[in-house]
Amino acid sequence: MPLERETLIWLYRTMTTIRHFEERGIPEVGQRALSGSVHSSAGQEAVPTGVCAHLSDDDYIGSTHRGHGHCIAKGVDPKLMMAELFGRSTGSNKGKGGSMHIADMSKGMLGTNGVVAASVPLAVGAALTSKLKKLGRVAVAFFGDGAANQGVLHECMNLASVWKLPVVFCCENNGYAESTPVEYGLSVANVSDRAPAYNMPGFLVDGMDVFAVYEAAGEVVARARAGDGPSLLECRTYRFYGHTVFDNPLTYRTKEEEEHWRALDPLKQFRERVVPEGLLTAEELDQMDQAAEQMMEEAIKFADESPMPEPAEIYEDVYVNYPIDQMKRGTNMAV
Ligand SMILES: Cc1ncc(C[n+]2csc(CCOP(=O)(O)OP(=O)(O)O)c2C)c(N)n1
Ligand SMILES: [Mg+2]
Repeated sequence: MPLERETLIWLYRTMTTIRHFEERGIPEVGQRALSGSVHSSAGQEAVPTGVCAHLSDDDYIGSTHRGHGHCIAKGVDPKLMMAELFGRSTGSNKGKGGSMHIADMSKGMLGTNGVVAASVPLAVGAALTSKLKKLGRVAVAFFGDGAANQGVLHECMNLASVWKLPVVFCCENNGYAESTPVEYGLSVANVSDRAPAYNMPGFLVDGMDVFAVYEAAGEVVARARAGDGPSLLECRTYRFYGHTVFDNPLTYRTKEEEEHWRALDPLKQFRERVVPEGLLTAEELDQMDQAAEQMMEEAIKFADESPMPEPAEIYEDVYVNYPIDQMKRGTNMAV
């Protein structure tokens, strides 16, 4: 079925916002010499976009270390994300989390996560909450091809299937875990081949084509929402840049391979399809690109002008409600 004009606009606006956040924002973080790694998801925009198009603020997602795209697609404000990356108190998490700890519960964004596969059980837990409380919400667990080989993922897939939880396991297979090619560590040809072992449907889609992701995600999200249980959706994609900002030069992959995937750029493919078909005009797409560019300039300015957190804020938002005076004096915290 042809997509509504509003949906097409949302898909492109989301993808170009992610692309601009990664390409404009990440170098700025480096220039400010903030410590910690930052991972660009440029090239992978079609996956979070095509999936989150089917989710509302009430639904949940669990993300990864490469999670800016997930946040943006789930509705987190890029301005607050930029301030978070800059370590400012106006950031989505008061500047105390950084790139790998962006969470926004008002958007059902359970958090980017520096521990590979660790947000999968969070998403499964959220799906369990939804089922027990009859909330009708769906959870999506995003994870990479490297994470696909972590034990916790298998426990989660098993339990989610046994309990028929409303969760989608979405593998972003970008071909590498750091510098390790996927074929080196995967016992099967495709991550989605493992789905039958957990008695759930598995789908393998072109993760550079937002229409393909959108269609498959529509099916698995609807299945979860209807109470029919989990699915495994594998999206084949590629990161245009290194594993982190420090991963350069990329000695483990060839220029030819990079060019092959660059030609499949999801934004370019979208444009090449919708303009000739008369669904959107080139000018409309250009305007969305410019708006995203402008948004990033404003986000960088906002972040730059925001204060760093006060040292005393380190005692806020912690789990243990221990008397702050005693903590400040360095009192023994044995409980
Ligand atoms: C439990 C754990 N093991 C190892 C690491 C180090 N590490 C960070 S990212 C990464 C590779 C993850 O690859 P993949 O899941 O394919 O995600 P991608 O980086 O390709 O998006 C590794 C091994 C970690 N952060 N956590
Ligand atoms: Mg990977």
